[in-house]
Amino acid sequence: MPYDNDNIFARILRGELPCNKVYEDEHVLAFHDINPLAPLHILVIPKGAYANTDSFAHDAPPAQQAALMRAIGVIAREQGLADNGYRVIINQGDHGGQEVPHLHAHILGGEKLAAMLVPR
Ligand code: DGP
Repeated sequence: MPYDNDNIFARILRGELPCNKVYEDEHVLAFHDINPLAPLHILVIPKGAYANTDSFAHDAPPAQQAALMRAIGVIAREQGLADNGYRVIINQGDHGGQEVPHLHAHILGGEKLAAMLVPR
């Protein structure tokens, strides 16, 4: 999938749209999801132009890949989620239910979450 420079998260990264920021470093920005599905619902995005996990995993420099994972752990501790636990979800493509075509990891927590998927 070619990267769409006008997707919502690209516009947030350029400062054209606001966000409720919780974390930022050289490689990563994180902010509250606009439609929270848990008491805490944070989106963690790379600053690079990667549409999804596929392009990020294959094309991003290792320092950027590591920074995304590291940021998830840092944010979870900062937000007080580490002790009781939380869930990290990345939706990829059509079957994964991805809506915004800029890679984003969801951090969900603040209460015991429902089962991830309905049993088949
Ligand atoms: P996904 O289905 O994995 O692509 O999740 C996209 C998420 O992005 C969804 O939970 C809602 C959130 N979202 C969409 N537009 C905005 C926005 O403009 N601001 C913020 N903070 N979140 C948004």
